[in-house]
Amino acid sequence: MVDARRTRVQPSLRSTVLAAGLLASACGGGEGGAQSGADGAEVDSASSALVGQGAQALDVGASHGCAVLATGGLKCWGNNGDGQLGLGDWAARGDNAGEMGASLPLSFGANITGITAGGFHTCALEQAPSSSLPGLKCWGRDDYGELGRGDAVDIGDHRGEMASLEFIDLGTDRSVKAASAGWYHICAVLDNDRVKCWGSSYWGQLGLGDTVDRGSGPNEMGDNLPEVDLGTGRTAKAIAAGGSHTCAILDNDQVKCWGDNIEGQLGLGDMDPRGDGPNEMGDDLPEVDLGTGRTAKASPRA
Ligand SMILES: [Ca+2]
Ligand SMILES: [Ca+2]
Ligand SMILES: [Ca+2]
Repeated sequence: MVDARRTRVQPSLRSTVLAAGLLASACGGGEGGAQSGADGAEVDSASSALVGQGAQALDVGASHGCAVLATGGLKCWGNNGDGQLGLGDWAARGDNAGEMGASLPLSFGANITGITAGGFHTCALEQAPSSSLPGLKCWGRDDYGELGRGDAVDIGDHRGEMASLEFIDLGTDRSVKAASAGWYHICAVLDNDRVKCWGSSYWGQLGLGDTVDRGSGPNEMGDNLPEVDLGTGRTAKAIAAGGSHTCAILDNDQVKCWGDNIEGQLGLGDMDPRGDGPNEMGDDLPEVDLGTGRTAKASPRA
C-alpha cells in the first residue's frame, strides 16, 4: 500500500462534470433540463436527486461526491468500496439505473452544514441541536488514521456504524470552522483559527515535521494532536488539501503550502517536500509568491 500513496491518480474529469451539473441544477432552478457537458446523461440522472431540495454545499473526492441539501441532509453517490457513501454497505450508487433520486438514501438526515470528500473517505460538519458548536464526523477508508478515531477501522460500510459515529476529538472545547480532505489525510481550521491535520504524513502533508501518521493509534488525537505551526502569530482563514499536500490562507492573506512537492505543487520554486522534516514549518516555511502586492481571498464559508 505504500506504493499506492505514491500513485498520483487525478480526480476524474467525470466527477468534475458531475459536480458542475449539480451546481447548475441547484443554482439555476431548472426543471431537470439537459445539462450541457460531455457526460450529460449522468449529470441528468444525478441532478434529479436534488430537484426540489437544492444543494447548499458540495464536494467530490477521488470517485465519489456528496451534496448537502437545503434540509441539512446529506446525499452521496459514486464509489463506495470503503463505505465512503456512509450507507452501511459497499454498493456504488449512480452506476446503475434507479439508484439516484428518491432511491438514493440519505447519508445523514439533518444538521449537516459542510462537506469534504477525500480520496476514499468523507467528512461532514454537523451542527448537533444539543451543541452550540459544530463538530466533524468522518467515514470511509481508514488506512492511515484519516478518520481520526485512533484505530484503522473503516466506517460506513456496515449497518449501524453511521448512527453511532462520534465527533472527531480535536482538543478540549475545540470545534471546527472548516475542513478539507486529501487522498489519505485531512486538515481542519478550528474555532481558534489554528490548524490540525491527521491521517497519512508520508509526504509531510500533516505539517508536523515528521512522517508519522496521526489518528491511527491511541493518544494521537485530541489535545495530543499538535497544531500546525504556520509562523509566529499566524493563524488560518481557509484550508485546502490536495492529493498529498495542503495549503492554507493565513490571517495576513498570504498562502503557505506543505507536503508533497514532487511536481512543484507547493509553489516554492523547488521540488522538496515540506513538513516531513524538522525546521521546515513555521517561520521556516516560505509564503507562496503570488506577485508583488498580491494576496489571496478566502472564499465565503457555507
Ligand atoms: Ca450500483
Ligand atoms: Ca466497518
Ligand atoms: Ca522536507
